[in-house]
Amino acid sequence: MYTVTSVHWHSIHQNGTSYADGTSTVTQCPIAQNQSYLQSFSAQNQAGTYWYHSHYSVQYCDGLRGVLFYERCIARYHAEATVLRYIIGNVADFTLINGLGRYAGGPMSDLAVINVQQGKRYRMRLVSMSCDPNFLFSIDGHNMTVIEADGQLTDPLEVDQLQIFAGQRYSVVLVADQPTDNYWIRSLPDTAKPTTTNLHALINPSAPGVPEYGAADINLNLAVSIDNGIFSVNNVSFASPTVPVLLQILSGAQDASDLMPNGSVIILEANKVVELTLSTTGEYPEANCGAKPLFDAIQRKREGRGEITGRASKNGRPEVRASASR
Ligand SMILES: [Cu+2]
Repeated sequence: MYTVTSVHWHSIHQNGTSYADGTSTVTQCPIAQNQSYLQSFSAQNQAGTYWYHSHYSVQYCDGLRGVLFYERCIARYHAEATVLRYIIGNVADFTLINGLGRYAGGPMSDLAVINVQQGKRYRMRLVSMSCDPNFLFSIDGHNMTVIEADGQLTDPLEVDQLQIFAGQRYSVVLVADQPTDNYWIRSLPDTAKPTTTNLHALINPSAPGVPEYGAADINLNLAVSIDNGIFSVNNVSFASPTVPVLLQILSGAQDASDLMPNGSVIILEANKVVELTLSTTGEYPEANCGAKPLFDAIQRKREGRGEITGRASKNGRPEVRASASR
């Protein structure tokens, strides 16, 4: 494992605490060996299921990752089941649930066992710490009711299986209403495209402006593509800045247009309603790992190609999540 590191708190807004975001090479330099770095922040207005992970190279795939959740008062279940913390994989020979799993031809090692009491409802927090594949999660003989997605409460949606991508989180309520028995919990590595869901935010984030396509003050199209493993937005490839952004500011960058690298910064006027249309040509979700804009999703189109439109919200309230599918 590398000896430098940084720790990113996935999906935490870090409003006013960018220095604590932990995105090495973007906001800060990685933390050198034998050095320390204090990340202090408050997760205001954020409750739900989150996770943290190394933000240096693929170090999180080597194990620097964990679960973080903030509780809010919600009484739709009787108890919290064991957190499904480690649903991981890489080339997807096998999957771990809570750190345990087996692979074909391997030893008959322990599997994760989650005990439930008949007649009770359990909230399960699913966190995909995958490095690459998505997972098809299901529990034999049981449906689940999704109540949270990526830290946002949702209208309850009953499903028999859900697809969870790298970095995504869901809370599901399981009702233990079947005859006493053993039931398989399955988390099958998968490379299938994302599919459209009927999941809706429970709380209206009340973003400003007219909730129609093309009616914002600023309308931006962001075409996301991947070529040889390098992601691009509007044909500008991602490149780490040679100096992290916060250091550029400390070094005298006065204006957003001064920030490097060129083409990676879109300058917006303050207090405007901004509409983003994301279109994809690949079979991947956009894992929005860094600074998190707040969105109202106003349109989502999924036949033939991916396209998502989001409306930026300025009020800091929870938002609809938008993960791309095609
Ligand atoms: Cu992340």
